Amino acid sequence: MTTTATSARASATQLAVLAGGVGAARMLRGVRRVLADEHITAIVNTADDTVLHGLHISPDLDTVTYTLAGAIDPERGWGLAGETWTAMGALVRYAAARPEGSTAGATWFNLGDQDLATHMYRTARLDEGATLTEVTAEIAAAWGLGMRLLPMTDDPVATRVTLAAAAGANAAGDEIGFQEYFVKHHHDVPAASVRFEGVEAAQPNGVDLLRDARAVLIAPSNPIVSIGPLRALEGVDATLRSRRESVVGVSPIVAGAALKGPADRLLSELGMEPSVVGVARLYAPVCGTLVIDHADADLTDAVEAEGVRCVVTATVMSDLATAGELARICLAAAGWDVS
Ligand code: FO1
Repeated sequence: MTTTATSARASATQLAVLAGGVGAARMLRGVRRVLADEHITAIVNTADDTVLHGLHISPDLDTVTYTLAGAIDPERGWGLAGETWTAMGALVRYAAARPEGSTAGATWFNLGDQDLATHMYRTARLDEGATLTEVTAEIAAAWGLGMRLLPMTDDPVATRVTLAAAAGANAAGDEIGFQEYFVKHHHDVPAASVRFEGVEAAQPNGVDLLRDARAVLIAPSNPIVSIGPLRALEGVDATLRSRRESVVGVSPIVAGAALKGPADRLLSELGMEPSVVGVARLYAPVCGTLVIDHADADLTDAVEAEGVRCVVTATVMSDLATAGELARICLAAAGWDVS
């Protein structure tokens, strides 16, 4: 038997989930209720990654890891529950002494004391020459996860946002990093465009799995800045297109609004419709089915007019049982009956 045949056979029991942060993490908790961890691989966006204080921070990977470990702060949806902020507090002392033009000691991005340990470990291992895939597996193991978490690439890819209006020290037309847009400006400044720096040269992870897995789910993550970078990696969209009947997306937009983050505003600022129909239009090339919430049931025909099957169910994962049922419905829509 060839290696490819072996990997295709192993992958036939595999589910691949394209994942951003909070929405994907909640969905993965549901998926885990219907499939064993060893059958699940989450391929996670890393274009939100940033370097601050010399530390490599991977917000989406950490949100998924902490959520699956049951350690996430449930109110914020990022960082650890019961966190302390001593190091951040101590940094404030240096703000007045910081010379003009220096970004040292930034306090606009909140790093809890325990969370810092994750970034310190990741950075030290990357400095030793480990890949982000290897370090992610080590961090996942340290948190006791059985599920495989795969960064979308081991190469640097960075979401860059061009502002349509002035905000703080930035002028309209300035291009800034994603975390500056999201956290420093609280994602309430209009965006003129978004690009993924480095994506053309980056080597994607998990394309074989996307080809051979029994089903692929697109988690309810931001279609532009979370799923967008994954789809922009070489070969990902083409692979999904080639098997779109067993690719199922979940809309992160419910009743015209994002449950968390700026997905609705970004869609309209970038000329797309901030609704399940807009999501269907974006995902139709790669998805056979789009799952939408009951709140949008009246848009079923409009979704199907975009060329995707539409499944209506509860998609707001306020508890584990709802997340599990959503996962079961998504798998069934992909032809994988787990009931
Ligand atoms: N989000 C915030 O809104 N404010 C923060 O200060 C912040 C810090 C932070 C630290 C570590 C981490 O892993 C995530 C953090 N996030 C913070 C969340 C994160 O930046 C965004 O939710 C994602 O990048 C969007 O998916």
